[in-house]
Amino acid sequence: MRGMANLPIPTSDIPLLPVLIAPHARLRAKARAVGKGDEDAVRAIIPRMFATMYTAPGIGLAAPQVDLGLRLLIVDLMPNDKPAPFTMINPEIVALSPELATREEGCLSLPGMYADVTRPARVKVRYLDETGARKELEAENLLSACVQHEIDHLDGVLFVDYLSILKRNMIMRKLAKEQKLKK
Ligand code: GNR
Ligand code: NI
Repeated sequence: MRGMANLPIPTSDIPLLPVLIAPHARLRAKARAVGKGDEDAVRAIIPRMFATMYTAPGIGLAAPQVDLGLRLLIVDLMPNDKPAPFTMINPEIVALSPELATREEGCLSLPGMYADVTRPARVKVRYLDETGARKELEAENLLSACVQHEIDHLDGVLFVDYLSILKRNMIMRKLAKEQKLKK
């Protein structure tokens, strides 16, 4: 929501980005690594991605969802309503736990759709932060699911890909029908 307290940025001054809704072909494309020539584009889009995510509201957003095919994602779980923003550039999963965990996921690109998704319980990720510094994050619980969900977006993978074909088709058909009604 706009005007929400305790946000790290003033979302009302920043133009929001339209979020691609499934089924959209560009949500299925593999994003390319952020490189030397991308610095200006990345610097410009990060505050807009945060404003879009906080306004939605959501706890994560990947660049392909705002139609930018770069390996860039943001996350903020706002634990205790306090901002805890992460920007991850060229994230790489370096370890996944053998233990699995199941939780309900949603996605800003699949509005109104929720399903239980099973993934590795813990993840270790290497990435560059917004200043270009090398970072490593070990996550569990919701942060782990969220980071895995966002990295999936960089590879054109959506949470429905982990469901039975029946459930996936049900959700994707519903979304296709809603998109048709909107046009
Ligand atoms: O807002 C979101 N909630 C969420 C809940 C469980 C697991 C992952 C997520 S990410 C999602 C926002 C989104 O679509 N990010 O790509
Ligand atoms: Ni998503």
